[in-house]
Order: sequence, then structure tokens, then C-alpha cells
Amino acid sequence: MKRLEKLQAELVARDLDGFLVNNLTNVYYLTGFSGSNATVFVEPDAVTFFTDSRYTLAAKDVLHPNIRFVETRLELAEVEKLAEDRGLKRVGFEPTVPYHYYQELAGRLSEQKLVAEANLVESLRIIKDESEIAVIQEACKISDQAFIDALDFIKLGKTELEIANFLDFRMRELGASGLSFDSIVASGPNSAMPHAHPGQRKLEAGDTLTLDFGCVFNHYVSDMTRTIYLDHVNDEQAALHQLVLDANQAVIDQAQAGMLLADFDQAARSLIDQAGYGPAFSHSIGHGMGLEVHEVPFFRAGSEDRFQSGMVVTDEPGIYLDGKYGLRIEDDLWIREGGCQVLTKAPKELIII
Ligand SMILES: [Mn+2]
Repeated sequence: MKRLEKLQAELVARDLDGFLVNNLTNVYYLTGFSGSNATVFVEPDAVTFFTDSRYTLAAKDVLHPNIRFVETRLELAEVEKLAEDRGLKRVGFEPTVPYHYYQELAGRLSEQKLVAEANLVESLRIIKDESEIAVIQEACKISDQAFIDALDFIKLGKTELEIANFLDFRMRELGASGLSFDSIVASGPNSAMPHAHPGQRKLEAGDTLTLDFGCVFNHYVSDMTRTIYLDHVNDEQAALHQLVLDANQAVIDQAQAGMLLADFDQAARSLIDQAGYGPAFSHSIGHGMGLEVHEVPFFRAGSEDRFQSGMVVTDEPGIYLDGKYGLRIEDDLWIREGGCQVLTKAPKELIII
């Protein structure tokens, strides 16, 4: 109920009589329920949970006794009744709902003022408590181990897809319930594409090989990138690897609560700029992660936001040379007062197989 109480305080601060939560990740965060259909209607002094009969038992199992449970497939009809009975005036909703859903909401709550509230629950999720960090740490451990095991599996002649399948299967063997996203395994010239899809290309001597992957463990994710090399490296590959590693480390050295998000990005970018590869670092330094692999905070240009203790963000500088190769090194960082803790621990120095 603590999280719901924080949300209720936010409603009071924003003068909202109710807030409709449709995002299933937010529903899980607030109530502990996970399933494919659920809606929560939060009022400053009451919480109502709606789901259909498939999930009645599962919901009753996890819901706090103070949450009113309603089994229905027509939650907006129930919300309409509630709004009338309780004389609600201002009702918030998540602007990520489908348009047809919004139209039905607007039709049923025509007497109420509807207020689109972006990132209301997400802004609570942005600070992780110790129990959430412990779960994210487990997800990172699984990814670390899968990478270490993959080093024995990766050989000349193996295809990108074979390596992706190995990582995916291994993470599940180690206890993951799923993947954070489709694993990226990009070899040779494909590694110049930051988000290449693994294909039938076979590993060749001299290849750069970028592995970007993560898993879901107890609802929370990991997200890690390592770049390794096949048989040998040329001078440029070795120098680029050191440069990206230095950029990744500069971020780790400087990250702490109170830091501007823009400075976090700049810590890596200034090094890569100085080395003359600025335009080849074509994406932002990272993103928040937790229940979702991409969540607030995001590193938008010109952002004046600052880190707070308890945020978890990725640190993933990369350099991509069209037609040649590219590389990226990514860690997950837990931001604290006075520093940060690196949650991903797999080796990231120059590895040649
Ligand atoms: Mn990432």
C-alpha cells in the first residue's frame, strides 16, 4: 500500500479526485498483480481494482485487503458509476491509452474534467528501493553468467543467431523468466548498426562482435552490452575498444546523486569527441531501467533534470563506423549519494577469442 499511498498524495497535490491506471506495468508496481487485463482506479481515499474472471483468484491472492476488488470486463462502466456516486470532478488518466479507449472514457465521464497525466506512476518507479535493487542485481548476475558461458560457446563459423539462441536459452536456464528484449548479436560490418538483428552471418577472423542482451527476473530487467573480437584485432579496433571502455569508466567515476543527466552523457561524450569520433557516437549515453528496459529517466538534450539516489540507469557509450564495424560497452548503474554501484560485473576489457 505504500506505493499507492504515495500516488494518493500526488493526486491530492494535483487536485485530482481520481486517477485511472491502465498500464499493466504500473498496475503491477502499485498492486503486485501481473496479468494481461487489469485496471486500477485510485482516489485519494480509496482504491478499486478491476479484472476479469480469468484472474480473480490470482488477484485476490496478491491484493492488499484495503483494495476493493471488482470482477468485470467493463471497467469504464464501473468507473462511470463510481464517478457519479462520489461526485468526482477532476479525473486523471494515462495519455498512453489507445484513442478508442480514451473516447469511451470521455463519453462516460462527460461530467468530469479529464486530465492527461504523463509519467505519474513512472515518476514513483524512477526511485528503486532496496528490494527492487536486489532483484535487478539478480537479473544482472544472470546476464553476467550467460556472457561468461557464451565466451566458451563462441567460435569462428558460428552464426549470430546461434549465439543469440545460446544467450537466450542460458539466461532462462539460470533462472530468468524471459528476455528484456530480443538479443542483439552483431558481427563484422553488422556491428556498425547499433540495433542490428542477429542473422545467418558466420563469425570470421578479425570480426568485432557486439552482444547486447538482458533478462527478466522476478519482473525486473537487466540490460548489458559487451563487445569482443574474433581471432585478432587491428590497431584501430584495439584503440576504439580502449576509448569506449574509458568513456564507460568516466561515467562510472562521475555518476552520483545530484549530477545533471546532461553531465552524465557528457562524461562519456567529451572523451569520444576529443578522440575525433564524436559523430560516430550516435545515440544518447543510456536510459533508466527497472520493470521496463527503457523507462525514465531519459537523456534528452537540454534536460535540466538531476540524478536522485535510487535511480538505475545504463551507461552505454558506443562508436559506429559505417561499413567497417562498431562497438558498445554497457553497464547498469545504481545511483547513490556520493557515487554509484555497477550492477553488471562481466569482464569488459579487450577479449579476443
Ligand atoms: Mn540499453
